[in-house]
Amino acid sequence: MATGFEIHDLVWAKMKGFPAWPGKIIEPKPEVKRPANNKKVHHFIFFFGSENYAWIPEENIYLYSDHRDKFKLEKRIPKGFKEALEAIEDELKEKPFIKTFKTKELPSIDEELAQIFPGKPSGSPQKDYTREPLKGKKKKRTDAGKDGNKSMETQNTVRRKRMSNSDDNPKPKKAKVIAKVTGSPSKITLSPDHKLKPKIRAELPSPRPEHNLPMSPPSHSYIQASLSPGNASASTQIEETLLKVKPVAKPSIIPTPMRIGFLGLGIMGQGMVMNLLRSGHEVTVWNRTALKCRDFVKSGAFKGNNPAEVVQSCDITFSCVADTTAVKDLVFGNYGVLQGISKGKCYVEMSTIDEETMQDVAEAITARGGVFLESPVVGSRVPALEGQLIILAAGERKLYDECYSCFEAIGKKSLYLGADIGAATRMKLIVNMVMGTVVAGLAEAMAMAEKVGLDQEDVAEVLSVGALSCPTVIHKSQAILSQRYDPHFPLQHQQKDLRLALLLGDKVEQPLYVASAANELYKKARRLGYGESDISAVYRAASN
Ligand code: NA7
Repeated sequence: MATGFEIHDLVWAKMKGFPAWPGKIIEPKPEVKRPANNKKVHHFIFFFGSENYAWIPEENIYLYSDHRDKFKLEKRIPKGFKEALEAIEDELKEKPFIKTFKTKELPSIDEELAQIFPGKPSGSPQKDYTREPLKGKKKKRTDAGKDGNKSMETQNTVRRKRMSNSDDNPKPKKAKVIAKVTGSPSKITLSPDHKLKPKIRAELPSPRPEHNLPMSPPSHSYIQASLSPGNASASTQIEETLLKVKPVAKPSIIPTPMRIGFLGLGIMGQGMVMNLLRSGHEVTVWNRTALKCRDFVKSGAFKGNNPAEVVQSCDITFSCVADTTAVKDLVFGNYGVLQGISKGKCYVEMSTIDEETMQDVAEAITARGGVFLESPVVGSRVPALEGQLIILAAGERKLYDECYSCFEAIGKKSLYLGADIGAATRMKLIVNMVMGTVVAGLAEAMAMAEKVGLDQEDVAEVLSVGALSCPTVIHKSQAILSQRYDPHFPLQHQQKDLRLALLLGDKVEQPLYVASAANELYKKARRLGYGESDISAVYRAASN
């Protein structure tokens, strides 16, 4: 069928339910199935920003140069959209000539959403912890355009270079690296004197032939699942105070020569990966939102295209993602962890989830010949960045020992709690139950103080000098005073942990009056829209 589009054309491409998104027509990837509906002409689109790709019907594709400003969003701008625009603009500048032809009108995202959700007001605010402007909080521009504009083709020509331990290419045992946060509010880069790895953008080679992945129809596919351009939320939020975060001095760590994989670059994963790189480990990263990998690749990490590929190419793969659903998707999904597991491959699950799912994952991994360790961590953003987490582990002891240098890099203490999978999760839930109840109590106290005519600053000061003085009480009272709820530990994760703790209490008929009440307060805070804010935003529910 005749079509006006060609490979390399810069376009707006629209997926249902998302705004038109900056993209480029590229050669199809053989691993992504063509759509079943052959009647329509489809093009294979690379989405800027999210660095994903998908088949899109031609009727939903518009030449970028013809519609340059037309689909720019003024409101309800999804995360990653600005980076995608910068990337396409940069690429446009490099084009020798600009092709044009006029195409028809696209429905706006508002029109489309109005069809999907009739009755929902189009201007409804998004859940976004930044929606309450905070005094002195600067909005920073990301520099996504600098690197994010590289085409998939370009990226793919840069091949993975393994660091060997040969004399030609010695791996430093220790590097002086200062954590530095630049660009978008939570962008982590290592300082320019970071010389652990060659500064290349590296893509993993295709899976080794002996591990060809089954191409079964996806229940959840890591190619399909990451298609939504709206997932391009690389604008993570490490605020300026973290510019000051310096790694805590540790005795020199001798990094394991094993190849380390890391799945999940959320708040916790980012800090952990940074410390693994800093201590000289060879790390391959993957994140559902691919853009979050970029700064780590710049700092020497390799990038996997999907979880299975990371597991296949690494000896030990760690994972730290949001919750039970995320873990199930990640492990059992198409191109998921399980498809990369073969005899001897090691997998360490660091997410905080229910113990039954942890056991299911362990069973599935070991059934394929893999080795499993559960290893949730205690700590939030700053301890993760400083390498001061507490690592709780249960499962295969040999794997725990093999993780020694990694645990040294990311934590201040690690505890092996035995072979019984679930023990580490239970410990983590109990610790976080205490955390959740303490912060909920503090929130109620601060709310009441105001109502009885006390100065909240005075309350915070009294708490900080008395027996209740501890980092949590001090930092969370400051957050409440300043109304800065930038997420160090997202409130929705705290509520998840309380929910999981309550389920655990059910199983053993342990009454949990205090934790139940705290859970209700966190639920209310989520309903008020503070799920992605810091746990301290529970104050909003208490004072409301
Ligand atoms: P964040 O900062 O909320 O990050 C969550 C991470 O999980 C992030 O990398 C997400 O990818 C990823 N995620 C979420 N859902 C999925 C699915 N369905 N598939 C794959 N990946 C997913 O959490 P934290 O880092 O603070 O916490 C992580 C865990 O440690 C959690 O269990 C806590 O309780 C403790 P995205 O970037 O959104 O694409």
